[in-house]
Amino acid sequence: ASAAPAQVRQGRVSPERTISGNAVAELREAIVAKLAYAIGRTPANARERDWFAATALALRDRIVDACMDSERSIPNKRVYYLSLEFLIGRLLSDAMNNLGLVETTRAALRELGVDLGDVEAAEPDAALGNGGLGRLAACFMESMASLSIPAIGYGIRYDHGLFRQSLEDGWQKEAPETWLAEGNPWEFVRPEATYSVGFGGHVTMSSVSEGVIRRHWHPAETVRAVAHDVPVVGWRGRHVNTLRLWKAEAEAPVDLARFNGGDHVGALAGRARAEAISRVLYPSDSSAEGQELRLRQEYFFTSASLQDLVRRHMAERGDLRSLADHAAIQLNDTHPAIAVPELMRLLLEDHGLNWEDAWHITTNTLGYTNHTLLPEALETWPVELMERVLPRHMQIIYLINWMHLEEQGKHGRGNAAQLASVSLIDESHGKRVRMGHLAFLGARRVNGVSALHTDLMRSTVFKDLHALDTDKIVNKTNGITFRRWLHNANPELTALAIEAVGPEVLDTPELLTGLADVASDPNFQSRYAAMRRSRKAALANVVTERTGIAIDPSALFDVQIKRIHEYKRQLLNVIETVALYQAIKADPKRDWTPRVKIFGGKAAPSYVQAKLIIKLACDVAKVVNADPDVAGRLTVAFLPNYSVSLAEAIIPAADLSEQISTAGMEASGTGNMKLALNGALTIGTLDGANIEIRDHVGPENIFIFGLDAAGVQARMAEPNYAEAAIAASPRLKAALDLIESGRFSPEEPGRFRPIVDDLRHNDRYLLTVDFDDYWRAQRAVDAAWNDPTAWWRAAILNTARMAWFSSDRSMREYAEEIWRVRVG
Ligand code: 4GP
Repeated sequence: ASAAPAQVRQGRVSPERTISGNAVAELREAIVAKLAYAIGRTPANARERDWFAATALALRDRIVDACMDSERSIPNKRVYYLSLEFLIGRLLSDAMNNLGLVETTRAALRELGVDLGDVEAAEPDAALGNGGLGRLAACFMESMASLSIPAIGYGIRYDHGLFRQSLEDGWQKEAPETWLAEGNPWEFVRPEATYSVGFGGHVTMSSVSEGVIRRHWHPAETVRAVAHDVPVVGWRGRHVNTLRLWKAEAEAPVDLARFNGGDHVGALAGRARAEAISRVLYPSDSSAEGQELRLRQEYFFTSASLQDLVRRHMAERGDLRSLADHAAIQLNDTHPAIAVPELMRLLLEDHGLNWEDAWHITTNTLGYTNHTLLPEALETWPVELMERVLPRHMQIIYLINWMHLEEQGKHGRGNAAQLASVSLIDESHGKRVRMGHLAFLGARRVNGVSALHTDLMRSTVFKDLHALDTDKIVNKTNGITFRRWLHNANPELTALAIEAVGPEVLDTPELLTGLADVASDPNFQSRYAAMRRSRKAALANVVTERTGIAIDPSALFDVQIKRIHEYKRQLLNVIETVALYQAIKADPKRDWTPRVKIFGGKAAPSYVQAKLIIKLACDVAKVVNADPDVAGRLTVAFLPNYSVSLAEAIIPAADLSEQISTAGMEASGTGNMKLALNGALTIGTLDGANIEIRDHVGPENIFIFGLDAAGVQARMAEPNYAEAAIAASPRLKAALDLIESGRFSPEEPGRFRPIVDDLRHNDRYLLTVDFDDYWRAQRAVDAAWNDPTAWWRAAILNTARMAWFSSDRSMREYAEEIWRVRVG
C-alpha cells in the first residue's frame, strides 16, 4: 500500500490534492485583514478566540461567493426544514473541509505563528438542541447542501443552548451555556426579514358576501421575529443553503412613558417577556408558565417561518395555489405542528382562499417526521391554553377535526371508540390537542426514522389513523453525515479508507464497502488498530484532564454516550459494572479482559431519576477505581458535559458501542451509526436502527441480546416479571443487594434505594428481564477482544458496511418520496 497523501498524514483529509502558495498567501492576508478591520486586533495582541473569528470571517467570504452562485437562479422547488432544534456543534472544521481549504488554512495560520487546532478549539459549540432529533437536523442540513437540494432550515436562535453540565461530587449541576457571548462570526443579521407574530386576543367575524363568513384574529400582543442566517456549505463548496434562525424582539424596546415616570425596571418588562421566547432551549415545562413559554416558542418560529416562505413564494410565483409545487415543508417532530392551522390561517385570512383550496395546498405541502412513540413524549396541549394563546388556531383545529370526524361517519367508522381514537382532541383526562394527530392529518407523508419504529407507528400510536390512509406512513431510516463523523472526526481512518479504495470515497460514501476486501489483511488490520490506539491515547488524556481518572489505552473502551434516560438503560450498564466488579473480586486470579467503561450524557434538569443514575455511575466509579483488587481490569469514568465536539473525540476511540435500550423504545438512534462507522462493535438490543445495522454488518459482527419488541410487550403483560427475573438471577440479585447496602454511598446508605425499589417492584424498562442475557453478551465481547485478528476484521467490516447509513442516502429518499424535489 502506498503512503497516505501528505495532507492526510498531517491529520486531516481534504480534497485539496496540492495546496498553492498563492492561495495560502491570499487566505493569510484575508485573515489578517479580518483581524484588523472586523475585530480590531493585531496579530501581536490577538487571542485564540480572535483568530477563530478572523478565520471564520475570511472563510465566510468564500462561502458567500459560493452562495451567490447557488442563488443565481430561482430553484424549481425548495425544502423548508422546520425544527425547534439544530445541534450543529462547531462549524469551522465543516466549512474548511467542505470548501477544500483545510490545508490552506492550516498553512496560512502557521505562517502567522498560529496553530489551527488551537483555533478550532476556540470555537464554542452551537448546542441548539438536546440530542438525536437536533443532531439529525444538523446532519440533514449538511447533506442537503452537499446534494445541492435547495433548502432553508428554520429554527430559533437561542441565546443559551443546551445547559453546561458539571458534576459536583457526582451530582449533575446545570449552568447556562453562553455560545453567543462573543458574537457569532458565521451569521448574518437580516433586519429586513422581520415578521410580527401574534399571541392571545380575540377573533371577529365579517361577512364578505352572501353566506361567506371570514374570521379575523386580533392578537393581544405581537412579538418581532428577526432572521439570523447561517450559511451551510456543502461538500466541495458546490452549493450553499441557509439556516435561518429567529430571534425574538419586542415591538418597542422600552416603554418610554414608564421609564420617564421613574419605573426603570418595569419599563423593560414587555421587552423581557418578548425576548424570553428565544432566550433558552427547552425551558422546563414542569410549571404552567414553562409550558406556555414552550408553546409560544413553537408558534413563534413556525409562524415566522411560514410567513417568510409564503412571502418568498409570492415574490417568485405570485400565486399561492402553486405552493405545493415549489415548496416542501418538513415538520421535524410535532414541535412545529401548529404549522397546520397557521398555514390554513395565512391562506384563508391573509390570502382570501377558500377552505377546500387551503386544505388541499396545506396537505400537499407539509410532511411530518415522528421521532418517538413514548407516551410521555407525545405532545398534547390543553385546549384551555390553546384557546387563550392561539384562539384562532384553536377554531381552525376544531373545524379540521369536525370535518375529519364527519368523514369517518360517512365511511361507517363512526363508533365512539373509533372516533375517540382518531380525534384531534384527547378527552381522556381533560381536553387536550394531540399534536401528532394534527401533524398526521395535515401532512401528505408521515415518516418514522427506522424500519421497526415505522412498523410500530403503524401498529400502535397511529394505528387507527393509518387505517384511514395506508399510504401515508413511510419509513426513512436516519443517517449521519460522513463528512463530519468520519472525515472530520477521524482523519486517520479516512486516510486508510482513501488508501484502500481510492479518494473517490470522499465523494461517494458507498465506496466504503470496498474496505471489506482488506478486512482480513494483516497489514491493514495492524494499521487500523494503530489508528484506534492513537485515538484512544488522545481520549485517555481528555478523560484524565476532565475527571482526574487515569485510563489505560490498551484496555477495551466500552462507551455509552447519549442523553440519560431510563429507556436508554444506562442503569443496566451500571448494574453490569457492579456485577463485574463483584465477579473480579471473587476471582481475582482469572484472566479478565481489561475494560474501561466510559459514560457521557446529560439528564433533563427536572428528571430526578436520571440524575440519580448519573450519581450512581459516579459513586460506582469512585469505589471501583479506588479498589486495588480490580486495578487494571475495570475502570469507570463519567465524562461531564457531553457535547458534539466531545462526541467527535470519543467516537473514533470507542471499541464497544452500548445501544441497549428496551426494544421498541428507541426510535432509531444515530450515535449507534457514528460508532459503528468508526469501527466500534455494537452490543445492543433489537431496537431502532440497531436491527438494520445488524442486517448490514452481519449478525456475526455485532453482539445482540435481550427481548425483541414483541417479547417486551408480551413480558410486560405478565405479572411480577421483575421479581421473577431477580429470583432467577443470583448475579443480578447480588448486584442489587450491594447497591442497596450502601456500599457505593457509605455517607448516605439509603441514597440508591429508590432505584433498587423501582427495579424490584416496577421496572418499566425491563432491566431485570434482560440482565442475564446482557451479561452473557458482555462475556462474549470479552472473549472476542482476546482474538485481535477476528476483532479487527469485525471492526473493519463494520466501517465498510455502514456505508448505507450516510445521511446523503436518507436525504435522497426524502427528496424522492416525500418532497418530490430534484437532487443536484
Ligand atoms: C430521537 C430518538 O430518541 C432517537 O431514537 C432518534 O435517532 C432521533 O430522535 C433522531 O430521529 N428523539 C429525540 C426527541 O431526540 O427529542 O424526541
